[in-house]
Amino acid sequence: MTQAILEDARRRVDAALDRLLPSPSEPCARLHEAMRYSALSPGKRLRPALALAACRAFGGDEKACLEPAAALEMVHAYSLIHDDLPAMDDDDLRRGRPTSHVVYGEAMAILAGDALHTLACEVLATWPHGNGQLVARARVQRHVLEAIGWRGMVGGQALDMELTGKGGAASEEEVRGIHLRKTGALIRAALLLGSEIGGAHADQVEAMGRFGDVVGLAFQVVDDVLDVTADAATLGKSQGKDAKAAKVTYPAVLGLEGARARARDLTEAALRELAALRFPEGGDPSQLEALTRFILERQS
Ligand code: GRG
Repeated sequence: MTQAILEDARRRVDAALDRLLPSPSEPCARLHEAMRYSALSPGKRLRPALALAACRAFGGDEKACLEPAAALEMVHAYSLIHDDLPAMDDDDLRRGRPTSHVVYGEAMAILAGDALHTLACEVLATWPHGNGQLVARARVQRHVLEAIGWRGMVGGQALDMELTGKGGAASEEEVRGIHLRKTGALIRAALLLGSEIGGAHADQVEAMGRFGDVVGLAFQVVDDVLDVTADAATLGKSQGKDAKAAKVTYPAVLGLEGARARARDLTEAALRELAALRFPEGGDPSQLEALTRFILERQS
């Protein structure tokens, strides 16, 4: 079931991305090519899938969610390009392909990331194409922008850099703080975005935020575990780098079995949050539940 949910989300979101991204036949072709190379490369599309599933859970119109969901994927693609740069993690493999700076050069990769970031903001500022959902637009912008700046993704990355080298000497609170911001915040924002567009009330959005925190954290704990246990061919990116750099990760702080147990506990906590949520009649939270289980069980 989950593969079908992800496949369906990928097909619809990729069609939206293809429409929204600049054409490689317009001037600045190489920039446009680099933006497309990363945004349309074969990733899981988990954030858009979560946004669409949240919208569906509240009985909303998933079509209205497609462009904002595509904007989330643009932000994600930008963060991966910048994360892979020589000045950051210095990686040459992503999604089974050479990274952006390997193909397009460092300067163009930086620009492609910047352009994806700003195009995402533009999409969120111009959607919906009419005055129907202006309040939802403002709320969605706030959720996403709060999640990707100093309070969220960029701040989490800075914290990660600051604590790199500390490895297992870090506390669980420190690793939790990094993960909630660096990775969890965008996943939480995807869920809030879908909920707002789906028509959730303020108390339901708040409850989805609690669910999002736990799911986002579970996602990154599993990511840390996979960096120890999986191989590069399965992951489509380099493996084992966290331990080499003495990064602050869950396996470093809790040990591999401790991290696996924490991922299971977080998934159960997320499923409890979901079960406690009151979805409207006509809403279908089954995809959210399936994606939550997938986050724990995924192999890449
Ligand atoms: C402004 C220089 C600058 C940086 C922006 C780079 C950055 C801030 C933040 C990094 C955040 C980051 C890359 C976190 C890693 C998140 C993560 C585990 C990504 C992998 O997500 P998946 O598994 O990937 O969903 P796919 O490829 O399936 O989409």
